Amino acid sequence: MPGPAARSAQDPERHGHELVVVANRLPVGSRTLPDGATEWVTSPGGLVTAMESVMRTVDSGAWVGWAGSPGEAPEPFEADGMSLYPVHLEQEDVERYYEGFSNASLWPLYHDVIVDPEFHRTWWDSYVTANRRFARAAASAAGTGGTVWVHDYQLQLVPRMIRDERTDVRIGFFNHIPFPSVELFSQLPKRNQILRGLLGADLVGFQRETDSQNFVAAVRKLLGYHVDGQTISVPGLGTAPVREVVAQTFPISIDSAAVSTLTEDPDVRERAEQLRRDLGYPQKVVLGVDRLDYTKGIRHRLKAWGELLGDGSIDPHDTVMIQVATPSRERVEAYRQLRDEVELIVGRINGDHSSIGRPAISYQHRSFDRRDMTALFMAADVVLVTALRDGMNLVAKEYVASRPDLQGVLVLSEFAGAADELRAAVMVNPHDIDELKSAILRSLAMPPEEQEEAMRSLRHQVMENDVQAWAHDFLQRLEQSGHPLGESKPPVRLTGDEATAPETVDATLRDFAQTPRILIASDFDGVLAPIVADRDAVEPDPQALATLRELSQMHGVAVALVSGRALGDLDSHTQMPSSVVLVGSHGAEVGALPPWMQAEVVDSASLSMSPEKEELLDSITDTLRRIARAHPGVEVERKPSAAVLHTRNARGRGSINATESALEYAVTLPDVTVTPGKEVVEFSVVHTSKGVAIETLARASAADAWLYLGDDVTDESVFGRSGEHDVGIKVGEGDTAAGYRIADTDEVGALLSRLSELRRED
Ligand code: GDG
Repeated sequence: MPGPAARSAQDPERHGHELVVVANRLPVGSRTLPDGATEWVTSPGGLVTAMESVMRTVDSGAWVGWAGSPGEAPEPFEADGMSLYPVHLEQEDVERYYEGFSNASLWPLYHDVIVDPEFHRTWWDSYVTANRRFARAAASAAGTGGTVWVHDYQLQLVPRMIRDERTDVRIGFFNHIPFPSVELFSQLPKRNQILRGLLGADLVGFQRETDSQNFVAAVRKLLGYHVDGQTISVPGLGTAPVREVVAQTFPISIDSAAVSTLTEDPDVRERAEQLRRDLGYPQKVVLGVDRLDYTKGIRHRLKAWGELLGDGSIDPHDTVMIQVATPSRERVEAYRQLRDEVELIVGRINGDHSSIGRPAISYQHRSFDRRDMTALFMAADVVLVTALRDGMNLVAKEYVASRPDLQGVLVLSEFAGAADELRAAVMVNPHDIDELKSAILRSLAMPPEEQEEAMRSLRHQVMENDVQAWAHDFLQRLEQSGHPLGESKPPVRLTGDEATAPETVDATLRDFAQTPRILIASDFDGVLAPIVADRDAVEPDPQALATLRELSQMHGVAVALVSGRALGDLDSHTQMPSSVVLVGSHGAEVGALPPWMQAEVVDSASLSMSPEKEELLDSITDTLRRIARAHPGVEVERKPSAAVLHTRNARGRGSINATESALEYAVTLPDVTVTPGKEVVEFSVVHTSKGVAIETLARASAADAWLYLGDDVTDESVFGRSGEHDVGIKVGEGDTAAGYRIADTDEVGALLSRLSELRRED
């Protein structure tokens, strides 16, 4: 079994970190001092700003990331109470993984192709290799049962890579940038690998509702996985169980209180004052703060500004614009071009409108420290956020947090994630230059009372929903991901293969036997009958079947056999009397009920076939038959509401190849539940499970508790639903949500006999 035990026989308990953050960059970067020594300095950027404050709240936190310079990585070190694990990237990795696939393929594609994405296969190869390096570092840093939180588009393969090494950790992924519509996402070469990579996480978080919806739609359309609301069922390969992954929206925020408090600092106030003084006390200061990135709409903003100056709507003697354009990704061609264009426009505007010593636009192509940044926000009467597409945009929130005086106007693009929350901003479509111009003029003319009203509402949003709350919500949801609501991934209660102590099982059976009304149910293959190569030659244990018949005659006892087999098939192999209920096709077919059971409960729960579903099933069966013909020994079974590929008798790699072909085909079928089991893949056109069937039968028989015996992944849907008095018994090895385990089919007969004996005694 993979997981902690497989990692090191000597060290089954890992004393690693409780929370490991994985991001492309470490929260610090190295700087070489004039004397040759290096020092670590905090690096700017949205993610760093956000996570810094979160890390302070955990006991043992680690951060895995790149230190910022290519070549040999520094040894792990401590900073600000957390352990930093630098990942090494060679110059070629930086060019291909980071500047290439991350920033010249994914970034433009995810931002609605504002510039054309470029794709190169060597970039992809490097993206895979680099992601593996981050994943390895994270997998070895996390303590047993720890939490790993992976950030952003550069590391989308990491969740699955960690999952492959560590089954014991919870994995969350947060996408800081937008997730594009399925039409755009479909252009991405290797799109399915990206989706599978992300689905290694338990929880995938996005900034906006539309991002979550786009992701879920892509998974549904491109992988064909079953989706229920925001929960995605990810089929496991081979005998791996189905996993449930939740996609949810968590709008990121800032350390609002810290920013707001900084405005009270006399030194920061003085800097704000100084700024206005340096600008010659203009009547109005308009500010833009962005990484120099084409997504931020800097050109659109400058165009609008230039036109306002040109047509005389704004007098450069009264009103000054400051544009901070923090250097970014300067080795990527599109960014070099952008810088040239922006500087050309700024140069032209200044040439046309500046007076000597007083620029129309004060253009700052550099970074400012946090205090200067706050001073800028305090000095600004209007802040322009005109992104063409932006995951969230923290600048918008920082401006609001910097204005406890309730003055200032935020102009906000509807294409920034922040627009969903900051409704009281002056909203703009930055593509509409006329609209942008009038929004700027309106903001400049806004009376103080109106500013106050809007700012009060904005501050309410930003101060209440800070980055601490964001991280807390995300981690709390991640914590619950083992116990999602509804049709969910069952929790693992037993691992390995050790059978439960016989006396424990006996005591449990005794309690159960004393329960007034009980339902006893069992899977067929692998429980009542050993698994055999020829499905038709199956030989159930006669003693076990006889005991079940006997039990079904007892007062207050309902008995059911539940199987993936078709109902008719199950009937012919078991020859049960009418007092035993038969459930076939994983719950999709329920046989006749004894008269005392409430048939209407079952009727209302059953999912029926429609002519469209019949047609779909015909075409699935045809395709599976084609796959079977290509792999000798593989068979296809047609059930009333499902088609099943059986690979048990395939030769050589036939089983794996046929399964892979079937799962590849599955991606084209959005409304089909695909359930891989032990050398079978079932394509069901109705959505039910053994768990739903048992729950329904328990209600129909008014049972106070149920006992269920099962061996397969499909039985986990039953075990996962056990209530306090229910008894789930796993037959054989493997992780399970059942509370008890017996070694094999040989023990089933004895267990049922004991139960029958105890019930008779009662
Ligand atoms: C990505 C998403 C999402 C900028 N220049 C300086 C400086 N900054 C700070 C800002 C702000 C941060 O950098 C930029 O954050 P944004 O949100 O505006 O944008 P991205 O860098 O593109 O971030 C974005 C974010 O991730 C978080 O999820 O909101 O949508 O694209 O905090 O103030 N800080 C300092 N000096 C500068 O010169 N000190």
